[in-house]
Amino acid sequence: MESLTLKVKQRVQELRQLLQQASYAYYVLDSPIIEDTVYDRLYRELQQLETDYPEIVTSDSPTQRVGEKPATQFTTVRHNIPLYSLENAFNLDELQAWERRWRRQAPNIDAVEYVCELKIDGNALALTYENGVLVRGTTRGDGVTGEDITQNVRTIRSIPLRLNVETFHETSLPERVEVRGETFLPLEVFKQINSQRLASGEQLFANPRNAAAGTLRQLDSRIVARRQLDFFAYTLHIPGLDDASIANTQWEALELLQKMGFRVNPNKRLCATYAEVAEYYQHWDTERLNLDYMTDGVVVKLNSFKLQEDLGFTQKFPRWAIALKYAAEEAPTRVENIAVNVGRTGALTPLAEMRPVQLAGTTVSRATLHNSDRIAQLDIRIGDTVIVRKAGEIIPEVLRVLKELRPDDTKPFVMPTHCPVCNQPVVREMGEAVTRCVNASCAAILKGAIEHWVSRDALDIRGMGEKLVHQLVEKGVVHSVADLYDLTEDKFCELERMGKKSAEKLVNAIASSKNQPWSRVLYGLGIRHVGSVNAQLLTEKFPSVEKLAQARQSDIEGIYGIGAEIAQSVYQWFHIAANQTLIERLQAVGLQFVGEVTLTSDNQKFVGKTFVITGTLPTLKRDEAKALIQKNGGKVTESVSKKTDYLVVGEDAGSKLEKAQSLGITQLSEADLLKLVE
Ligand code: 1X8
Repeated sequence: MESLTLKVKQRVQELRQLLQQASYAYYVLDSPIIEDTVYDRLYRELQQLETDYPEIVTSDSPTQRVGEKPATQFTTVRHNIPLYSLENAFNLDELQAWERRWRRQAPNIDAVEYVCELKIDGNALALTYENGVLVRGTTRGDGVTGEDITQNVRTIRSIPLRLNVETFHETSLPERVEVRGETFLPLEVFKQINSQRLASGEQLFANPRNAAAGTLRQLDSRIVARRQLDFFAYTLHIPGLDDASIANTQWEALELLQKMGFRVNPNKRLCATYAEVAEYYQHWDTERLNLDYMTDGVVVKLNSFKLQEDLGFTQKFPRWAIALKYAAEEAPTRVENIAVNVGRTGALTPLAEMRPVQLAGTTVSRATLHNSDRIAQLDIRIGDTVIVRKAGEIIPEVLRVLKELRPDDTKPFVMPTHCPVCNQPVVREMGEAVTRCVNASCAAILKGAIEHWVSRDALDIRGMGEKLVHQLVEKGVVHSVADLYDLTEDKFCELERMGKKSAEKLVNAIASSKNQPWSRVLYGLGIRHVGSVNAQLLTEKFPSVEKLAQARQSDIEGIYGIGAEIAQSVYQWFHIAANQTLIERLQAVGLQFVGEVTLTSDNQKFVGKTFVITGTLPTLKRDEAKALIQKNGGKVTESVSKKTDYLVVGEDAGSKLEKAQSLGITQLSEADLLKLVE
């Protein structure tokens, strides 16, 4: 071992300080100050010095975040100050009741300030710092005792291992500081973890909170280090905090926490009136769906620490704070039946039919179960009580079965061997999770194919609703999309609830669909993996149906943006005799299969560019703006990151705008966007 010189000591300190500042800028402020490669070089230099002089390693060195060999188990520790839970309110009436209650207890208080913060749906952590250094991180546990998970907590990049000591210039650094906050998994990371688990046949995490909890309890902190947990701080406990005038209010405490090096949720608001609190709650009810982490409500706190102290705690809760929750998005219910739906591709999808429950403001009575593997994995049976979830606009899904509530007479689900619609045998290919009906004239497939053909982005035949399509198929009037073009007013008039006027309109709508451009027709054919964007890419390269039908698979695959799977699917489709016949018939009735190529090389302006849209745009709907960007070769994602090139900003933009500003991302108004694609 070499001897430790002063120079080495100084360099090590310098490196630690630099790395700490860089990672604060990156993880907390979201505004990097050095390049990744520079960071790596400095990091490795420090690592080397610490290898050469092991006695210099300290627990707060930036190199100590990587995780250690597995712990055998966690030790239980008693919290210095208990972690209370919050009283819940579920609407503004209940918030008002809380207001009346605390005012009765503090009758001389007139105007107050409230601090509103988002309630993060994660896992509470208590962090202890001694002389500025992180010495312990514990889970909430039951509020009185928790588990010591310090090794895992160290891997969370937005938790400082050492506090920014400069914060305490005027006073002196308190010997002991306790910080509470919520650790969580960003939604993007959660989705990645679950799709990996799905691919490798592991049990899925029910939600980001469970995934984060599972991660925190990992005995091997090297795994935790890879999971990218994040942390928002919201409570600061320093003995004598207000005596020393370090902070007199929650708002000041939040500012101090940020200066000390913590990530504090930026969507906080200091409210002077009850009405402002109500507005904050309503605003975030919808805006929270645009965040990249889960929130289940807002936390309202009285700002003054003096008032907080006067009001104190009940047996369970602080009297000076309340959690104002949003409508539940998960609820238990009973599975009454498992039906099987046959889609446009012939895929048999099991559907849980459940006793209706209210979820996130809507009634849910059906949820997809995906396929038989998923059913086996969940071990769901008819009669089981299950937890269902509906998140935003996402289709409701069954998260898990409450096995402890399983009655004796449940029935396991068996995938049918014959199509429930046409009664022909179904197939499940080797290595595929999906069971399919392969009868090309199955009514379910036919209905799906026609609904797709007439849909907005395809041939756009207005007035052809689901019910009408069903009648046409059930009555045997239509056996393929080509038959639509033989329909007459008289034929329509024979159907239920069909007037002469509507029949005339329909015949006209069908006739004018013959002029739709080739890209829409191709999309309408419903070839697997050919969505509207791929259809445009394909028709740009192959401007007529003949050219595409004669293309070799390698020619198709040569198109930028078209992969092998897509190319194979297209190639195979055009080599099936029935499909060739369909094309011939469609040509015979007058479809064009050419024209209006919308993608040319000079309106591929956005190739390689990534966009995020936030807020309400003045004229375009979000879907329309998205389509416009995609049509020009751009990509639209949900959350802002370093990879985002442009943020399209509308009215009432929320946290995405803040984040984009901190990352220096170019902002566009709707007008700017339209000008660019003009
Ligand atoms: C729990 C939570 C609090 C806050 C945010 N998310 C939570 N899950 C906050 O105050 N910003 S406070 C809290 C508690 O006191 N139990």
